[in-house]
Amino acid sequence: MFESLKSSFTRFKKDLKSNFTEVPLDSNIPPQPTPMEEPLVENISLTKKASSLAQGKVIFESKTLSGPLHDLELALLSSDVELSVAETIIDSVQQDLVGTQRKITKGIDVVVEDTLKKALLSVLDESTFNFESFLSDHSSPLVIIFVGVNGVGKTTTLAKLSHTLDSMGHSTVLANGDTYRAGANEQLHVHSEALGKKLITHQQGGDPTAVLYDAVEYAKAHNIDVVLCDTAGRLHTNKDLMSQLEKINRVVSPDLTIFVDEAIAGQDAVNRARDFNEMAPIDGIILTKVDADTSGGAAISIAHALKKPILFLGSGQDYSDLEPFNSVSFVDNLLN
Ligand SMILES: Nc1nc2c(ncn2[C@@H]2O[C@H](COP(=O)(O)OP(=O)(O)OP(=O)(O)O)[C@@H](O)[C@H]2O)c(=O)[nH]1
Ligand SMILES: [Mg+2]
Repeated sequence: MFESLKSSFTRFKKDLKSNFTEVPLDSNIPPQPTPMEEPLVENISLTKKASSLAQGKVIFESKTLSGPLHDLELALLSSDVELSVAETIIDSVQQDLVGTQRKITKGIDVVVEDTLKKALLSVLDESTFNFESFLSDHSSPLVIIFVGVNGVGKTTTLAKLSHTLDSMGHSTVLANGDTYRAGANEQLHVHSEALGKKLITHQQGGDPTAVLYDAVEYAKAHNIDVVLCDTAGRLHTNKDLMSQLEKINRVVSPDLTIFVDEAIAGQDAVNRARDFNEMAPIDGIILTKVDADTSGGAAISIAHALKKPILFLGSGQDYSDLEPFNSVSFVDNLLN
């Protein structure tokens, strides 16, 4: 998973390591007093460098870092990380490393890894979401709407979330707001049967807002915890369908609007999310199909671009293939 990003970071760590010689702490070059965090010095003298190395420290110089940083930026861009996000990561790494002296107790690669971790977490900082506490903070029924372009996995993800909520002890009702596509009722019917959940549907061609409204009324009458509302896939450029989404949002007032897209969509996913967000403000993101060969750029970029958390990753076709997104373990996985 996310091999392209992983290899970018591994290459950067190797590049930096090959530029520095680690000297053991007991080297006999006499140490000179130097502060731990020194401001940027472009032309650091050899004596100072040697002395720092003798103390088990290293000074990262801007000219030594510029090549590897440039390569890292290109690698991030080719892994579909959005330009502004790639620049934020590079700036953060540069500020953290250049011109400062670092005590090398565990090796340069660990210092570099810590710096990368900090930079990545700073762009993923929106991605902390606790579903359980969100549920307990909201009164029942909680209304969740799934939106996104065609075929990205909205319906499958809705069914997976019903399964997840079931295992957390929360009841759900499914609602098919996709009155547009022939076969949509049937598809959700198969899921509702398999999951043992009530499904609210209307005729194809009907008003999706009316279906979702009925589902919320059903949940209220039957003490159901969560209403999971599907919507038709729509191109973010289709004005009519996008304004239908605005109406759904206005009438149903969802507690959580989830934008679903494929992790493999990369940069496109970020652009589409922005357009959807204008019509129906997005509260969270689910990226699907991470089991396919995906570069991982969308996962890095989308939360930062929208300032909204990634809630889950869809990782297969089974109901259990929905993984809560955790930015720390996501970054650890990328760097190790
Ligand atoms: N490999 C993989 N396939 C997935 C995943 N999520 C969904 N799919 C598949 O993607 C295809 C489309 O899924 P749907 O759930 O119908 O997508 P949708 O967004 O509801 O599609 P429309 O309603 O037509 O817009 C199906 O074949 C799913 O089985 C995933 O995480 N991994
Ligand atoms: Mg669907």
